[in-house]
Amino acid sequence: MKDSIWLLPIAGLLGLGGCNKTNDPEQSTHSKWIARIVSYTPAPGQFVNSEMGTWEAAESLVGGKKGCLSLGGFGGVVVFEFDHEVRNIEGPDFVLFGNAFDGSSEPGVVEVSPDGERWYRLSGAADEAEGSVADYEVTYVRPEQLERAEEVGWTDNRGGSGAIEALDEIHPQSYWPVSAGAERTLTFRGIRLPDNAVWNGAKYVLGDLGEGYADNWSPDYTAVVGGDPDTKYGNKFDLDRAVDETGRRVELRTVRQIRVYTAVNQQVEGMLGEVSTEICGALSLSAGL
Ligand SMILES: [Ca+2]
Ligand SMILES: [Ca+2]
Repeated sequence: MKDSIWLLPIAGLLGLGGCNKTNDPEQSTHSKWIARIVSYTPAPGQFVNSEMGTWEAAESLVGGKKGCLSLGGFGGVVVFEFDHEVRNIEGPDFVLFGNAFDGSSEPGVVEVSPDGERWYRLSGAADEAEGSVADYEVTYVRPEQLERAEEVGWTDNRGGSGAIEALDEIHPQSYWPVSAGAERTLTFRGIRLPDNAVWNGAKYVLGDLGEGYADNWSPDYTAVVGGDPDTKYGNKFDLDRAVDETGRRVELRTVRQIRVYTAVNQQVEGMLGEVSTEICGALSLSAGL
């Protein structure tokens, strides 16, 4: 199949937003912050159903850097959009904020869509590193009760199994997402990135996986882009990194929606628990264009 090419005029014809704005930055009424949460589907995790793991927490990402949302263990995902299409400008096109710091990265894979239906991954530095698994799938099994914390077992499509462990002293609520209701199992798919938590002799260090991931202390994390100081302390993303499911480059001129999922499946010993990506806002670099 040929690489897809999405052109601006086509997006306009499809009514994908930005149709009635002018080209004058002074006239722009667009916000650089997230405008709407499309969906939030967390995987089980210690913060799920707590202050960082509810629909209200997801909605706190709208309009600025005001809150944080935990996606739970591997595969947990959020989808959001701005009030305009994000354009592929020179260099980075949008910024995702997490709560990473040096030694505390919880990498999430980022995907983008021109229409909310076709999705393309933004490739990252570790996508093909040793320990990465393409076409990875995890199925979590609902615990017996949902009144309090209890470990959530999982199996994967590589013959592996494990559990999101219950840290009931610090996170006593159920880790099974309320949004999953009475579902017996929950399945998530994506790229599994290499385990990033390493014992250094004194403590676990959650190392970064290089550029191209959310909630990840990458080399570009402290850079300021577009002259906007709000972009500091966030991961920068370039639509030029879009690839299809076969890994082939796709040319994207604009995107309508962005989604992020936890891409590490690692239970860290002790109180750190499972590696779970946090999203604490996002910023479009083409709001004023
Ligand atoms: Ca770009
Ligand atoms: Ca984090």
